[in-house]
Amino acid sequence: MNKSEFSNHLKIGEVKINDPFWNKISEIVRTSVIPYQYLALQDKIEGAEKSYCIENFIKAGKVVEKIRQGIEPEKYPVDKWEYNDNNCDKNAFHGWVFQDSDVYKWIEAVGYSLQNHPDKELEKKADEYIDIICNAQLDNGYLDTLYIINDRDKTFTNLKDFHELYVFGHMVEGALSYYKATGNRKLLNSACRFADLICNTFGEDKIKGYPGHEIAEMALVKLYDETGKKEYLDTAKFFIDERGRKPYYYDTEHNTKSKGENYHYNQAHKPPREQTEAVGHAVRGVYLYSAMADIAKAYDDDELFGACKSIWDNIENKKMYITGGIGATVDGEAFSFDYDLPNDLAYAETCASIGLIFFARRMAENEVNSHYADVMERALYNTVLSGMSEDGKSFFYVNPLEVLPIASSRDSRKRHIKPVRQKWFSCACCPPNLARLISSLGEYIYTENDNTLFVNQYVGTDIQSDKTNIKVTSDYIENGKVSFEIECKKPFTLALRIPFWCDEYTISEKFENKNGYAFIEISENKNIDVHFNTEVKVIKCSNKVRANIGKVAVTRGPLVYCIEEADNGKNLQMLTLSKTPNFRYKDGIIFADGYREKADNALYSNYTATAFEECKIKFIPYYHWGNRGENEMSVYIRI
Ligand code: FUB
Ligand code: ZN
Repeated sequence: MNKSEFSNHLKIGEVKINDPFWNKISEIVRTSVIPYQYLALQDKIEGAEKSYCIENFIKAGKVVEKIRQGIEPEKYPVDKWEYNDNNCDKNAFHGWVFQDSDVYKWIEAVGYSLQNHPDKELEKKADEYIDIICNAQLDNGYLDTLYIINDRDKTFTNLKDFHELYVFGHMVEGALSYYKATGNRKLLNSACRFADLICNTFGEDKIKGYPGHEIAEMALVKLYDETGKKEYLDTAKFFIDERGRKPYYYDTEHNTKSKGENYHYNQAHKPPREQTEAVGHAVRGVYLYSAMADIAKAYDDDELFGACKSIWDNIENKKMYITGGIGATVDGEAFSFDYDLPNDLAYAETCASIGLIFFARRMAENEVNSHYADVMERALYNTVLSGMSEDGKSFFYVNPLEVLPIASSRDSRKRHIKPVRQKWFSCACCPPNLARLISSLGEYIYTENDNTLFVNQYVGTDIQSDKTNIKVTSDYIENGKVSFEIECKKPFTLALRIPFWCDEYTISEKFENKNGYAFIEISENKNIDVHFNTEVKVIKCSNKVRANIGKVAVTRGPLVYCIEEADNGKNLQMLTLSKTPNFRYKDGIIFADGYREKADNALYSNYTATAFEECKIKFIPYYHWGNRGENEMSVYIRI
């Protein structure tokens, strides 16, 4: 690998967002999602599924107290993924095995938000949660409320299914974000104590296990970046190198039941550096691939980066929806086989697209290639944004490309497809993940190396680096226009990504095109204007994707559009887009000419040319769908 290509992302403190599109969304996250989730974590949202998250930490705190007083606490079974009043004692742990992670993600989002908007009240609330969390930590540094409440003797005995290392990873990420925002080290100190325990427990000559749900790897790299403690980086690398080695560690810890299981689900079927295809549980996958890219960069490891590139290529070109959704099948919330991208059965979990964005940024930090930021953009503006309602009070976990409400209620194969966003989920991984990504958007916009500042996303920002201060004014979504007011501190190269969807663009300066970026030499203060043509486009999908034969999608700029029953009536499958659709665009909406097929009442009849009547078809951005009650929706339309 050519080290000179390595770059780092600019951090939140260096990037202040001021953008007409994103200001609105991040304000919703700050003023609605974060306060809403604060209450959800304590089960104070009426009509929402219970979280039990804070309740578990309080219970665990009491257990720790008893242990300190020499009293032997109760034990309860650790034998399932979800614990509730119907299947366990009321004093036992409740919720999913990874319930603790919800509060850590919330704290992470709060930390990012506080970096942009100091807020003493919010800080006080987070501090209260942090006190409750830290009270629940065992004296040896261990902190996972499932095992603390239910059985202290069983810790680290089921890495494959249970989530101690996952919960740990989220704890670290939350602690780092909060520390950077407030300077308060309390949670970070606890996270380091847990990290030290993990480094002392796993490794050569220690337990040769690795996470069943990846994220600890990524988190340990971040913790190393902050603390400089090499053990953290080495343990992250150990987890990657040990994964998938034979004999499988998971077989040794699963002496009875699940020996020799299909470890593709956990990406543990073979060592990561030998993997070439994205398989298994999609969120697990992209979290692993992100860490592989981190380790490839940290150790300048060509072989590992080669594996990252093959997997990337497989996702981008064979396993990703046009919306940036990944993980097509509900069966294991997983990647399916190549080109299997059904619209009405899609899983496309919000968290999976968030993880894809993590992977994309890390790839962009290893190699200059605009595809990484292109995919990031696709996932961000479509699947990720669709994960949240306009008011920030309800969420999608699954992001289908076609919805028929009756099918969701009557067809059990489609039970995962919700026609409207839910207030909360018992398995609430997605909403807080969304909050932390949107609050940290500043970290996904720019990367830089010694000479070059790469503009990966076109978001209005004020940035400050050692090379330059730049004011970026963006009207990217509405008009494709972006302007840069550059104060040059020392000569550097500005690299502007040419978006994948754009065939025509103008840049008011001389540039050289390479790897999907326009490189511009900057040696003095100057203003640059860029215009990307955002004309409406009709996009076809490979005919290897069976679901989309004879159909097209409509896009404008980075936004994928869809049709909804609220605008176009029932039976969206009877609509056809004209070959000359005469697109009209106004205020985010696209109108087009098309046809509506007359309904056939006979189930079977002799073939005759289908009767159509002309009609206008209205398209709205995909991320907006489902905000007007239950209704049909489709991204693809016949042509
Ligand atoms: O297992 C933890 C999280 O819950 C996963 O990342 C999500 O897919 C959901 O299953
Ligand atoms: Zn999720």
